Amino acid sequence: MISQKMEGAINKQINEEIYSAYLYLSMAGFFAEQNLMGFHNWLFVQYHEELGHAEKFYRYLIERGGQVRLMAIREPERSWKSPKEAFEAVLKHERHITGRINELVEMAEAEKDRASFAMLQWFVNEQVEEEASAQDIVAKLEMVADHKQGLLMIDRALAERKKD
Ligand code: OFO
Repeated sequence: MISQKMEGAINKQINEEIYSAYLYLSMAGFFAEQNLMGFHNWLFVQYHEELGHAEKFYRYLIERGGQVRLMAIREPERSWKSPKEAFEAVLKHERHITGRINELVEMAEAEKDRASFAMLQWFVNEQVEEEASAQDIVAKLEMVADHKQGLLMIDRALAERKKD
């Protein structure tokens, strides 16, 4: 049986993951408005990934006999000054999520909750990837600066991303 403290923290993480999905869906809409459909595609795939993260925590909580308690999802931002600012926000958000995952790992260690510790390793690795891909897109956007041609090339590359 999972501890009440860990149960509460996982419920909070389910909320964080659904908020991540919501934020990226909002951002996908922002790019669609500008006809940058490659950026839209990348964020839409990411939105699904985040829902998958929420589901992973949800299923784990049930498996451990915990109680699922869903909380209100706050309203995400709707606009950003530029594609670069939007992806800087993605990177900032992913760093925040990494911090949350690390706190969960520390809690699992302190409670000697080996099952939660093992489950969280997947998220530790996933966050390395999540931060790296956001960082990569920010770096490319910095490279092209205000050149429309470069932006369209990135847009074409991001259109290739497929759902897992
Ligand atoms: Fe983006 O990794 Fe979950 O939140």
